[in-house]
Amino acid sequence: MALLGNSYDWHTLENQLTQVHRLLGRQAHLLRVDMGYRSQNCSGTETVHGNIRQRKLWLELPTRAGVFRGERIICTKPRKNVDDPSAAWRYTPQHSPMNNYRLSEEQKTFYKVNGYLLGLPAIYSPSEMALMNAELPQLLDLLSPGETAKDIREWHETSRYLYDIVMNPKIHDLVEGILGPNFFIWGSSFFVKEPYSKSTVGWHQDAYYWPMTPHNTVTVWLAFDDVDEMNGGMKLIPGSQHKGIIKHRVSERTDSILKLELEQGIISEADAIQFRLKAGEVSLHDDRAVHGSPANPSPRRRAGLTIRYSGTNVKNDLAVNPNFKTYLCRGVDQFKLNPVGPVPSKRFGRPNFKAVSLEEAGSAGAKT
Ligand SMILES: O=C(O)CCC(=O)C(=O)O
Repeated sequence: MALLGNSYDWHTLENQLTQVHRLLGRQAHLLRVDMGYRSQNCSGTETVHGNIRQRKLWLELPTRAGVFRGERIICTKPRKNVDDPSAAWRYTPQHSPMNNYRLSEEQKTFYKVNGYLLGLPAIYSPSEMALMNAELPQLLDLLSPGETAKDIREWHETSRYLYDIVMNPKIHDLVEGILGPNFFIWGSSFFVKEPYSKSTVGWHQDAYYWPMTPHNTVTVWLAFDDVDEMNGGMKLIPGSQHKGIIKHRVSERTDSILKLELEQGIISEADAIQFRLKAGEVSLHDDRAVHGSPANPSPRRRAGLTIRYSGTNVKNDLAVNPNFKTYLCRGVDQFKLNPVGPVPSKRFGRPNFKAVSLEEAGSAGAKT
């Protein structure tokens, strides 16, 4: 018998099960489905935190190795039960080049040196992105008069539509390559520039805004549209994450989506790298890397969802951002420094708190 997998995402497990059946055929037989565990240590496999439900699928596997989702798997017993003949076998993915969401050593080194990563495999296919874009208006419909897509902050806490994105295991594989085995997601927000929008994003470092220590956060920028230099795609200064936290001032550009930016002349725009992504692709960037984006003079929309992941050693200052909630993505939260958020049940919903505008409430504060 083998434990097929642990996930906070029921659909992922169902999908895995289907694929194991397909690949191992009649050898694999569904034995048991357990659902709804709360805060308990299940068979020594994984600890569940807060009220996040752990789902487990058990399979009878006469073979102890196989391949699914392009990944070689083997089944082993938990170490402490190794001599117990009745102990469950545990499903373990074996990292191989076939799983292209795991970062290579070269990619990890590139990120450390440059503070960003591009050229990653698409997370969503064009047809999946088309479906997501078709549903997006149902989220936008929840905005109140006077609000814009920028006000959709942390709605993954109340919208399954967004929660499923931020909990996508492909994205987690990428992030694990940067943050290591233990990390949570705490933030998501849209950056949308409609066709011919004059909106810009001034040069800034995310870490300047966020009341969080230490600086151990990765942003995943998921493109909802094809994004490039023609429609206001993001630019980043490679290596700028090594320069420490630079003082920001209130933006002089009235059309900047963010209120704070670096003073003119601190960075040379000529050093910037242009990000280009197809819809469904992602980029990664360090919370100290200097980045920004120009207006969108094109007839094409430029929409992206930023998703913020932090190592479990990161603590948010609740006095500055009292709404901060975490969702463990991988591993264990051995530090327990932050509140845990509830899993949303509705497909679309908005939080009943007014999200703190972190660019104004950042630990360094707005200085002119
Ligand atoms: O979407 C953009 O142009 C900027 C995004 C950004 O500033 C961020 O990810 O922090």
